[in-house]
Amino acid sequence: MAQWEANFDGLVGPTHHYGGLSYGNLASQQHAQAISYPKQAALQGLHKMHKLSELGLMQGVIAPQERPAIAVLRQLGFCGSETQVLEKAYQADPLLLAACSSASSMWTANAATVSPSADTQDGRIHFTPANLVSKFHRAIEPNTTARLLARTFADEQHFCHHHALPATALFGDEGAANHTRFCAGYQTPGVEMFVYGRHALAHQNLAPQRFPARQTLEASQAIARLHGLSPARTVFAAQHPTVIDHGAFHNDVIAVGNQNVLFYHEQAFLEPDKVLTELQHKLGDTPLHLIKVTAAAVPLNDAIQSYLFNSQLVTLKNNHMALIAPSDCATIPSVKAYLEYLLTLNTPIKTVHYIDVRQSMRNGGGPACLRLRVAMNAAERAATNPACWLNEGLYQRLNQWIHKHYSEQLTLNDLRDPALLEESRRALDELTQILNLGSVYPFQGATY
Ligand code: SUG
Repeated sequence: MAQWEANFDGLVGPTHHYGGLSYGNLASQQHAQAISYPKQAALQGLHKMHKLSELGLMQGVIAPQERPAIAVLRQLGFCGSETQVLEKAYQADPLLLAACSSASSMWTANAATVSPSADTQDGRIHFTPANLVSKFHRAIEPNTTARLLARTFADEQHFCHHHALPATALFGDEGAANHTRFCAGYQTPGVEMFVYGRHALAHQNLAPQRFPARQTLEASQAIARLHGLSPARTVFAAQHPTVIDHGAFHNDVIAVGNQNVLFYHEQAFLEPDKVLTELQHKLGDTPLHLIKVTAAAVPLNDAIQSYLFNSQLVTLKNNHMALIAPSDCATIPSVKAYLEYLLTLNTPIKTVHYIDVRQSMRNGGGPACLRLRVAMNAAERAATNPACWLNEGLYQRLNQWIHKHYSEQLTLNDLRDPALLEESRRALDELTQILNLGSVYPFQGATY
């Protein structure tokens, strides 16, 4: 049966800005309150999707969320007309309005954890939206995310949707950003690796000292249970606390895997030997291809600044693998030199494509953050909402849609402008028709 791995990218929303909202995410902190360019950001994201589909990969689109989130602001006690709600929130604290206006749902690697049908007990693809409790601006995403996923993958015969985990620190869940699947082919049973930053219930807690660990072991274990994964094909691995303290707030900032390849920094895992031995053991006859990058070749700070490991690692039609790397990788000398060297090694990675997603990068979101991977067979592909697949027609349509509705630039001060809210809603209303999603937003009558 034909098999693929599709990428579903989040369209960057019209309120894209730099709120400085993510403590522990260095780029977000560094660019706090810089001027943002929403139109450019959305076009950069769309061009990445187009590039991937030109490379022959299946590419899907996930709509942004309604922002500013008036329903959330009302829940926080801001009342009156919508104009008054925006103004009162801004006066109370501009950062609160920024948090309720974040376009952070663009980073769909954090939207959910997805287990392909080959791995699950009931033979369906399982989805659990991430609760994202560690950051308020992200914790308001899961309800709409769940609706968007349910409209994209609606057929219950093929797709199973779970509720997000309880929204509390013990079950802090950041979705697929800490989840990697290894396999021989996409449709053969794989080994799913869950990387966690904190074992919340453990007394001996080796947690980072400086920055928060967002993903807990307890959350990862709950997802493995919900998805009906076999313990014999599941691995739980602790992220090294040092890398979190250096700014790798998710595992996908320091490691990336695809099929039987793991491309990783030597400091990524707390107990690398144990993890990699277990991975190989559980993969059985499929040899794991490890591409370890040493700190001598690429210092941790360069790895995190360049987002080298937030490249997408994809298999092309000719079965060669390619890295879809952020353009910053070509400007940081150690990383540039490493990538040149990598291509001289006899690994499955044969090409590197540099992609400019700088507007997203300035908030700590590289190419891999912007996509949710869904490995699927032909029947599952056919059961997916057809309007969500990127083809030339949809690409042109979304290009026009962005040009029509998006501002050239934005500052925090602009977020209180009711005209921005109205234009964003007009844009989303049109988008729900383009993507055939029905009513998914609070302003369309969906419950928050
Ligand atoms: O959750 N940045 C996001 C970036 C998410 C990256 N995702 C992955 N690595 N998979 C975050 O920290 C910044 C928003 C702001 O500061 O305005 C932000 O939310």
